[in-house]
Amino acid sequence: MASQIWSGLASQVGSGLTSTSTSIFAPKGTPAHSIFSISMLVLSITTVIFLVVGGLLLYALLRFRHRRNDANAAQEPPQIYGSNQIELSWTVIPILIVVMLFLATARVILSTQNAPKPADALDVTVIGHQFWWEYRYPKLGIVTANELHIPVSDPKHPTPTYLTMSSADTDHSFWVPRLAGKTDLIPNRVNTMWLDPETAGLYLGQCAQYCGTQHAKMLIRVYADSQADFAAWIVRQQQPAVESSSAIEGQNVFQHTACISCHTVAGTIATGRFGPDLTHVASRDTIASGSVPNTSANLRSFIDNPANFKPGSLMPAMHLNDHDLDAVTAYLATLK
Ligand code: HEC
Ligand SMILES: [Cu+2]
Repeated sequence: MASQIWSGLASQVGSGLTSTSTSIFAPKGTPAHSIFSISMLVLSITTVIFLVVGGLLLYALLRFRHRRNDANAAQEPPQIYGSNQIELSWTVIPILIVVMLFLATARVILSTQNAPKPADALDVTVIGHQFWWEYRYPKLGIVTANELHIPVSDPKHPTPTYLTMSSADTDHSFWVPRLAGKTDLIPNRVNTMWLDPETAGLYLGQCAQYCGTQHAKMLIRVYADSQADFAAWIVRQQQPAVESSSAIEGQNVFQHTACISCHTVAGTIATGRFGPDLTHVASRDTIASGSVPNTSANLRSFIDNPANFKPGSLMPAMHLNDHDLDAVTAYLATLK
């Protein structure tokens, strides 16, 4: 009942926001809905407590304030010691409230953390890096970066995505407020969480654990695709990198510089794993973890010197001459 009221309110608030908003007040997936209703429950109870306590305080301040014609202003008022009833009520009522909040919270934690995983759930391995996200789809043989594609999940036939999360360097935290709560990515430890977006669209998030200089530009983009769009995306991502004769020069530059020791382009000699997989880099909307749109100009500027957008990025400035820079940019733009 209460949760119905809250989800009604949530959809009203949500309709006023764009699909790219990061508001926790516009949940679009089961874990986010549960978190939203528990937050609202806590907020309503604490609001009532605030109003009662603040109201009584205000009443006492006004009712018993000093008046000029107070007859016995100089004397102390009668002093009252102890009241079993009042002491009992201010002990028992808070205990009941705390127990209630504890049970409600435990229910939400259990329902999100112990949710049974359907057999056909999508598995994605998420690895946090300074300052970007690696996404691996082990059953589909896909590796990508920074833009996570998952299917929309119809409540009648849920197709949730289960994320298995770890870190390559330091602590990070995955937070897409409209879809689920935060989960930390810790080196040498595996955490899990799941997402089940109910409407297609783009959901934004942010690394929520300070992880170094470019932590603020470690943005998250989750694309919830319709079933058909997701199937098409899989097919495209499973293709090996296109060998385009027009970009052969850029490919040579790429393969004869250090790029290949940090980046993978599937089906070529580039097998590095320190930086994002570039097999289908041109199919992404943004580069450098959502920092800038994926245009030729931005790509060129980033390769020339990543500090142009991300000072402190772990990709070194490659000092290519203008000619090689143009060629490499043209090559990467063919990797659709
Ligand atoms: C020392 C390892 C290293 C070398 C060498 C290197 N990169 Fe990178 N590259 C990275 C890292 C790390 C990132 C992620 C930077 C970030 O977003 O913080 C990156 C990001 C990129 C991106 C953005 C990818 C995306 O999807 O956001 C492109 C494009 C790229 N590198 C191209 C190149 C090219 C071309 C070369 C060679 C001229 C090269 N890199 C050499 C480590 C390297
Ligand atoms: Cu981070």
